[in-house]
Amino acid sequence: MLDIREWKHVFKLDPERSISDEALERVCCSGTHAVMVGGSTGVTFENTVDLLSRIRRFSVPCVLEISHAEAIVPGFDYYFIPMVLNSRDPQWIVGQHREALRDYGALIDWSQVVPQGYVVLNEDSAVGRLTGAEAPLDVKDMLAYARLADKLLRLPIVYMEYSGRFGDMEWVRRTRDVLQASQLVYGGGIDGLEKARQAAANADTIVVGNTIYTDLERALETVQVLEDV
Ligand code: 1GP
Repeated sequence: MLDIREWKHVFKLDPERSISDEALERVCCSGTHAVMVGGSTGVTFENTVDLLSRIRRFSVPCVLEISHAEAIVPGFDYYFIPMVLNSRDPQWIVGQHREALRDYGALIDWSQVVPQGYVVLNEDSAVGRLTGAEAPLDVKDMLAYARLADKLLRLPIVYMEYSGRFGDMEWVRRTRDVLQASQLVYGGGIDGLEKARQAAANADTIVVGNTIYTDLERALETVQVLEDV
């Protein structure tokens, strides 16, 4: 398996949304570096187990991005833990994490756990509304979050989350330029190869989500960024 730091392209599947066996096979066998399972609403233990067992028919690495402690399912390769740095509510930064660690802290295999410094840039997205995120006011604000994650908290990942909207590539480029150790993950509004190329030129890793459900062919063509070296 490629090291996470070498992942350039990831598909994100939402356990709440349905996907046919054929579409799932095409996603998992597309050549993407990993499949991430996650969503902001409607994620349950049952629908997460169900999706994991279907993905496990294929050899692609599979990550759970945890949004609710009750939907933590064993059997994934990695567990990505978002800390929403620009949430107004500390519950989304450390609160739920503390709750989960009270119950499960002694049982965790930390070699599988990857914390992510999330910065939500689309306040109107499901994740923006759920977490009460306050989008960065300007690029300086974004760069401050980036340094906070990279230098103060030493988080391995900074995730620029535009969910549902294509972001400002100048902001993404400038963010990557200030990061020294953290990997920059970009997600939001990648609806085909052209936007995938733009995002891949400015971030370390790109995440394609919604387009899988709205236009599978266009989603699959985004994997071609891996051929552009
Ligand atoms: C969502 O960042 C991902 O968490 C991907 O965003 O659904 O807009 O592709 P889209």
